[in-house]
Amino acid sequence: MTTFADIGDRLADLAVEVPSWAYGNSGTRFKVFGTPGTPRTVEEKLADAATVHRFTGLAPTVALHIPWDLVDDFKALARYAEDQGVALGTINSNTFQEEEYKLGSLTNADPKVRQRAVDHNLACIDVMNQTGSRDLKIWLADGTNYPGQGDIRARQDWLAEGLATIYAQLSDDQRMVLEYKFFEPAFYHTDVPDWGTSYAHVSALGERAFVCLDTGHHAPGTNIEFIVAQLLRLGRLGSFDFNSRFYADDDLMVGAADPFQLFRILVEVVRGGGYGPDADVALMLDQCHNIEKKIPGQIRSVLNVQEMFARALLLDTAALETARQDGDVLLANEIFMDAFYTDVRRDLAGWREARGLPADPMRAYLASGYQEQIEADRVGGTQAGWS
Ligand code: PSV
Ligand code: MN
Repeated sequence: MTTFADIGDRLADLAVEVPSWAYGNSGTRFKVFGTPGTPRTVEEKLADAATVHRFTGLAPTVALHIPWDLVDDFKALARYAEDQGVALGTINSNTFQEEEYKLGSLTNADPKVRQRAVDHNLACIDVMNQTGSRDLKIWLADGTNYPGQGDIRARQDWLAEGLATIYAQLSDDQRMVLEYKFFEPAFYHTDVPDWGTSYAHVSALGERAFVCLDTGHHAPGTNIEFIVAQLLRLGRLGSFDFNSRFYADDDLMVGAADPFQLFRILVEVVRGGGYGPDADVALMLDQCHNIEKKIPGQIRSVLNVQEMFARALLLDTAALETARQDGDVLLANEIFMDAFYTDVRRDLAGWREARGLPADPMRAYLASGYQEQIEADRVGGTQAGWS
C-alpha cells in the first residue's frame, strides 16, 4: 500500500505554470464583466501570479501571450518577475486577432499574410531570447466555415512550411509546442484539429517540437488520458493547457467539472514519466475567470491540480499490476478507484505547514488583505483583457 508519507517528497516536484491572461478580464461573446482590482499592466498581472505562488508554493512560472503582454523591455520584465518571486515561462504567439487573419494565418492562401504570421512568431522568439523562456506555444485559429471555402490539403503544406521556418529560428535550448483544437472559431474544418495532426507536424520538424494538449479541445467523450499515454510513449507531449469544461472549450477551473477525468489524466502523466524532476512536460493552466475573482480562482485551480496529483501518486501500482496479471478486472478497478477516492486534504494541509506554507492557502489569501488592497489601489487606467 502506498501512503501519504511515501509520496511527500514527490509532491514537492509539482510546478504549475499560470497564464497571465487568467488575471485579466474575460467573458463570453455576450458580455465581459470587469472585476475590481483587475490588473492594468503586465507587471500587475505578474504581481498577482506571484501572490498565487506565495500562498501555494505551486506556481513558480507565468506564461505570457504576445501581443497582450507586450512591453518595451522584456529583460526588465523578467527581472521584475524574479523580484516578485516567479519566472517568465511559455511565450504564446497570437495570430488570431488581426483583420489580416480572417481567412487564416500560417494557412492563409495569401503568401503575404502567411509571412506576417511567420514574422510574428519570429518576434515571439526574440521575446523568448530576452525572457529566457524555453517554449514557444503556437495555437492557430485557422480553419474554414464552409465546404469548398479553402484547399484543406494546400493549407497543410503552407502550415508545414511556416512551422519549419519558425522552428529553424529556435536555439538549441528552446522548443516549439503546437496546440490542437477540434473546432472554434472555425466550424467546418480546422487546420490543426487533433493530436494526430499536431503530432504529424511536430515530428516532421525535429526533436524540439512537441504537442500541446489543452484539455478543453476535444469532442465530448474523448478519452484524453489515452492521448496523454500515447504522446508520452512517443516522446512528444510538450505541455498541457489545463482547464475543465462541461460543453465545449469552457475554460473553467481545472478539476472543477470532472475531477475524475483529471485524476485519470494525471495517472497517465505519472505512469508515462511526465512528472518529476527530470520530466519536461509543462503543466500549464489555460483558463478564464469570467464571474469569479481571478486570484482565488487561480489558487483553487493549482490546489485542484495538487490534490489530484497526490491521489494519482497514491495509486498502488504494484498491487494494480498483480491484479492485471491475474486478469482480476474488478480488483484492478477497485485499486484504481481507491486512489481516486482517497481524501488527501488534511494530509496536504499538514504537508504545506511542514514547508512553511499556509495550511489553507485560500483562507490565508482571503485573510491577507491583498484583494482589498488591489481593489483600492487599482483605480483608473484600462483593465487588462483579450486585447
Ligand atoms: C484557444 O482556444 C486557446 O486554448 C489557446 O491556447 C489560446 O492561446 C488561448 O486559448 C487563449 O486563452
Ligand atoms: Mn489553450
